[in-house]
Amino acid sequence: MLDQYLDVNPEVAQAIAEGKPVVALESTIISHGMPYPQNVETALKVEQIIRDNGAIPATIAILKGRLKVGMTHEEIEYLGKTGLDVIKTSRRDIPFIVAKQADGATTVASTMILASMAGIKIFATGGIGGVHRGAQQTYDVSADLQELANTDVAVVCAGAKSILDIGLTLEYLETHGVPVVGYQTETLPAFYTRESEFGVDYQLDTPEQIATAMKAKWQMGLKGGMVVANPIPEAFAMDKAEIDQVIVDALTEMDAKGVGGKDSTPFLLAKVAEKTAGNSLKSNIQLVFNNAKLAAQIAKSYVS
Ligand code: PSU
Ligand code: MN
Repeated sequence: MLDQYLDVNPEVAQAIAEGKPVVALESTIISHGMPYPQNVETALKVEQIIRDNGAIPATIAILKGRLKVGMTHEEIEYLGKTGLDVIKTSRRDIPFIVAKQADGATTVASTMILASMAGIKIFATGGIGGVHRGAQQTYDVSADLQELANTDVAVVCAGAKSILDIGLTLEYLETHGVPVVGYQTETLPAFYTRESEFGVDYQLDTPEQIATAMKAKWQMGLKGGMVVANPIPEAFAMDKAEIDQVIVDALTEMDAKGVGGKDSTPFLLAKVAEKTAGNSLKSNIQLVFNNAKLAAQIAKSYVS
């Protein structure tokens, strides 16, 4: 039934069938999260890092209406070059992109869905969506959080960006039973910085401990994902005061321009990159590399 829609790349399909470690990767970060050509360079390097750490990468997107789990380098190049013209595709969009035979870049939510269809349990990215600042009025809560509540995939990220309301994001995750694990840290990392003022639920210090918790959760039939928050490497962390100010300015500009809905996250990411003269992009790239490495290590432990 699923085959009617789903194309699992042969290398990925074989790895899954043989119980080898596989790491899923999203594509909205390529099309909407970074500019070309850094987006393509980063996506290809991330795949290489996953291979270097003993796992098989599966970058996920929708191409001409086919659900792709595992993309070719040419497909990644195409997606990165087409950039914002590819439709940002979250859970609600999937059937329409498929029906139109269109291209869709998958967010954290929809990447989790496609990964789960293919049987992949672990996924690496930069940052997850969350509860936006001002959500008390706008109701802007990313569908990523609801997916984490329902779909059995662990997501390795660098915590939550302070374009979000980190406290409310954690409250939402708690309500929906989503564990937030800090990798070698007791505070939730804030993407560009290694720390925030918020604690994680559990600090775990090895990939093995994380894999053991994932197995326990799913073997007991506790549905839903897990957030594995991995702090940005010290050398690439940004100054907190500087990045906080940039984010406040970006939010002010977003309000003035009336940007909202699914455009708000891409708008804020681009503004932050612009206002830091590309410094935030450098940090963003490095933290994704760091997450890819940890995800591969967890994936290896998970299948052993
Ligand atoms: N945060 C980032 N980089 C990203 C995204 C979020 O630091 O590229 C992307 C991810 O694909 C995430 C999506 O799933 O934005 C969330 O969008 P929204 O807030 O509209 O749900
Ligand atoms: Mn939103």
